[in-house]
Amino acid sequence: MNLARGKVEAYLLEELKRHGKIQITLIDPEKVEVDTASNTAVETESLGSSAIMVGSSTLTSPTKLDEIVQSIKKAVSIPVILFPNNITGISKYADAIWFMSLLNSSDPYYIIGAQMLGAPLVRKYGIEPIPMGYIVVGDDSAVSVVGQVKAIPRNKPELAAAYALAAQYLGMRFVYLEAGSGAKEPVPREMVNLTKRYVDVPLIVGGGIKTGDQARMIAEAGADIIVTGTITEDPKAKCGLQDIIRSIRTVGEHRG
Ligand code: 1GP
Repeated sequence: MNLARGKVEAYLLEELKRHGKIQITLIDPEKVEVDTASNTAVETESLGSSAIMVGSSTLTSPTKLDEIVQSIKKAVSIPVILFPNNITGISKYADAIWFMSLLNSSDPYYIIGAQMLGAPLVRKYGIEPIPMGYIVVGDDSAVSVVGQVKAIPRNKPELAAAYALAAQYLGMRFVYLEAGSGAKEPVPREMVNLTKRYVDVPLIVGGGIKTGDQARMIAEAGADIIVTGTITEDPKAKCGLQDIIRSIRTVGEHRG
């Protein structure tokens, strides 16, 4: 039995060691066409993204998901990690999958049901599973509706930190604080900060990060990995992403 960390997880930890903080680009297969997806991946790789995540909150055709993952794989050398919202978010062409549980869902399907159905497929396809606890903040996003979330109020950082700590105690090796794709505001600084003080595993933060200043604030508060998606859907947003990655790297280089 091999319970060791896989190649992609080891690579992410190595990237964190090297840069202190890293950025990952999320591509939503529902919002882009195959060509756009691979062009975005190439562009963001050249700007310094450490990996590409592929996933969405609602339904993507499995055929389109496969095509997008394949085209990104052909175009870049950084890993492609699935970010599934359901069993339909699994593609055999990806390098790895965030094997995630939506911890603050009120529906057991999103906590363990989909995972039970998807696990044999992940095994069959040989996709590397990376265990992650997923926590949704605020109630105005697609993921909070689809995932039947009991949203964490933005002024209750202690609840996010407690979920994160429970995830770590359950053996999850990453924790993700999610404000929702396209959120008006990112996860509050105090929530990132308190969560980081509670857990030792790498802390991922995403949702609503559109500027270098926001990315710097989230990185300084303690995020290890920052995920951005929406900003790359705007063809004129190259400078924005450049700023975001530069800000994250600067904080990473000056970490204590
Ligand atoms: C969503 O956290 C990610 O799951 C990215 O959010 O699209 O707002 O960058 P944005």
